[in-house]
Amino acid sequence: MRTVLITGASSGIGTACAETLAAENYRLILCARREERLKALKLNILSKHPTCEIHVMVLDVRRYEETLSAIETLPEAWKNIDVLINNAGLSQGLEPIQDGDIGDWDRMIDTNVKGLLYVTKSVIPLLKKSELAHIINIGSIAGKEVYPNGNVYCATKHAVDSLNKAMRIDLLPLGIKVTAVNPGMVETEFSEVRFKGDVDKAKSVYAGLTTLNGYDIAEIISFVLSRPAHVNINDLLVMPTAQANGTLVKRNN
Ligand code: NDP
Ligand code: 8X3
Repeated sequence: MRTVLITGASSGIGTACAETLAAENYRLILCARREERLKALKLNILSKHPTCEIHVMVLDVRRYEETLSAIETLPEAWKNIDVLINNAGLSQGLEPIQDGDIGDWDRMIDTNVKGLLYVTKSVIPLLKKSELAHIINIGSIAGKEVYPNGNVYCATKHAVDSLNKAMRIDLLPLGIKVTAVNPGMVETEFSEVRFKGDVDKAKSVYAGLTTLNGYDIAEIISFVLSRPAHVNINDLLVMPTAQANGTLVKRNN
């Protein structure tokens, strides 16, 4: 039975990964800042998969010491991590760079880049002991292209793209697989967070579109993890059919 640590499990893609992998007998370490969400997710999964083993870990990935300590002090039974899904991330604001908010920039860089690094560095000593070790980095179409006003968010996802490649090189001697899954538009709480709770503005992003949902991404991750030991999928770009690239979409209305 493989153990997976999922960051950003309290919402969207992370929640879908937890539910999908629970159905496939993974043991789950669910991480995020919102403890109540994680506890509710645990209960929900247990109602469907009563034997699933789940450990909830409240974590702000921006805090290195706390992240390291939370992972180092995991109960012994949870120290055999096979898979890390670096999913926690966010966008804040959508303004031209000259109007950008420094606080927004800091939150994105601290979470999407530094947080991903902090979690990865903390988990690698545990992954090193697994014969099936695998890191999945959730990048984005925003890590492959830059779109108007996406500036700093796109930069953070380009950094994830680079780090994904760098990890594959550096971790080669340790036999740890590294995969980037780069989605296009997935309807989650992502846009609500980007627009700081403006639900109408968030909904307008997806109006008239059949977007991806979290389960579309989770199923792909499940497939990536199901490949034999000698096969690694390095990098995947996954778009809704109605989205051609970072900016071009086909709406129904
Ligand atoms: P959601 O907003 O639904 O989920 C984001 C998750 O990240 C939440 O569980 C949140 O948990 C967690 N998170 C944010 N900040 C922190 C932090 N400091 N410490 C720990 N956890 C944190 O968005 P998505 O599910 O869409 O996003 C997941 C990933 O997918 C992100 O990396 C995003 O950039 C990426 N992505 C999303 C796309 C989309 O269109 N939705 C497309 C391409 C990539 P909590 O607030 O409880 O801490
Ligand atoms: C999140 C999706 O469309 O903002 O990475 O690039 S988008």
